[in-house]
Amino acid sequence: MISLTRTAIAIAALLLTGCNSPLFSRFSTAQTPETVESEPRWPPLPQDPLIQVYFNHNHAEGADYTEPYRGTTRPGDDLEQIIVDSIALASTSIDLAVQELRLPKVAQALAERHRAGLRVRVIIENTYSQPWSEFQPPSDQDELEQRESDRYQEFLTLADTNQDGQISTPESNAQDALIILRNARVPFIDDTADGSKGSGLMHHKFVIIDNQLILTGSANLTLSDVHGDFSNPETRGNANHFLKIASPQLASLFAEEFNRMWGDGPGGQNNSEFGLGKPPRPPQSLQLGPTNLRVQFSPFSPKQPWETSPNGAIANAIGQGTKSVKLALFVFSEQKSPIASSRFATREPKSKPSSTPALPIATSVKDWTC
Ligand SMILES: [Ca+2]
Ligand SMILES: [Ca+2]
Repeated sequence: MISLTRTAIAIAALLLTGCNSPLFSRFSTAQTPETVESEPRWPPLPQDPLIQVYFNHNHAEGADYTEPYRGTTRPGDDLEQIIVDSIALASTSIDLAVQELRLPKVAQALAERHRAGLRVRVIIENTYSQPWSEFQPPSDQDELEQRESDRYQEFLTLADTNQDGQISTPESNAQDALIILRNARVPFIDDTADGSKGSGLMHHKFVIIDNQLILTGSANLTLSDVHGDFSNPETRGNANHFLKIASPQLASLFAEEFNRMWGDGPGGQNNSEFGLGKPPRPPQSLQLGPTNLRVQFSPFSPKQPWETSPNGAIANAIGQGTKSVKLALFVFSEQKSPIASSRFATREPKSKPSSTPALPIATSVKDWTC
């Protein structure tokens, strides 16, 4: 969890002009052609030199790209290409921790850098650590299994490039992300590496490049989270974002979390830490230009004081808002937050007269338009 101490929405507001950071100049992303869609467009917000934000549903003018798999040109930032470009420019190391990795181009970029001699390490959640090519659709499916079967059918539609109803070895080698990593012998673990059956909590989505650059956000590295369903050309994927932050100091904090999970990786020692097996990690602050960042990683044991948890830190940041708070969430179930308990909506800012109206609050998921 990353929160700015001003307000959560300050992340979007702090996007300033240009990519003039020496770090970012190494990781710049090519932009894309005209759109075929006709929704209203608006001028893009300027980007911050050190903290850049991208939305796959970005409707700003000029934010268009042509999807690599379906060939559709659509509004949005190409989150996959942004990650691929950053990986391709790495010169020493890449650490990737993500719940699910199914995007072939990301896997190919990791494989290429590993073959070039860089240190590449990958952590995935155990539920998603099996290559689709080895997936066996169960005969008696419950609802969850049906969903997985539907996703498997998506993979078949993508990977069966000669449309003969079979996934050949060359097709698997080209389109199955985890097979691509395996073929390249990229070091890889999942959250059973701690000797457990898996935490079910390895929900990270971050990449550390050269211990200098962090890519992190809400998207799993799947077609449906980044581009849209392969078999349904009208879809544009779940609304997601990714941040690209140039900061060796921030990278060191993410590396500490990564190394805690990695242990000795696929080596013989049983020294990985996942889920509640991790010790309490308090939030840490760092200054990045004019922006104060606070970083904290979950999960967090319920035996610890809630106020010291990531959700407590978010609530604290919300409570410091003086003008407005805007939330764009997939789900909001934390009953202890100031908004959930309605305390924030009725609170008067301490420094304002008692006639000051309550802070405006937007919490509807439908408000999420990027
Ligand atoms: Ca085939
Ligand atoms: Ca190990």
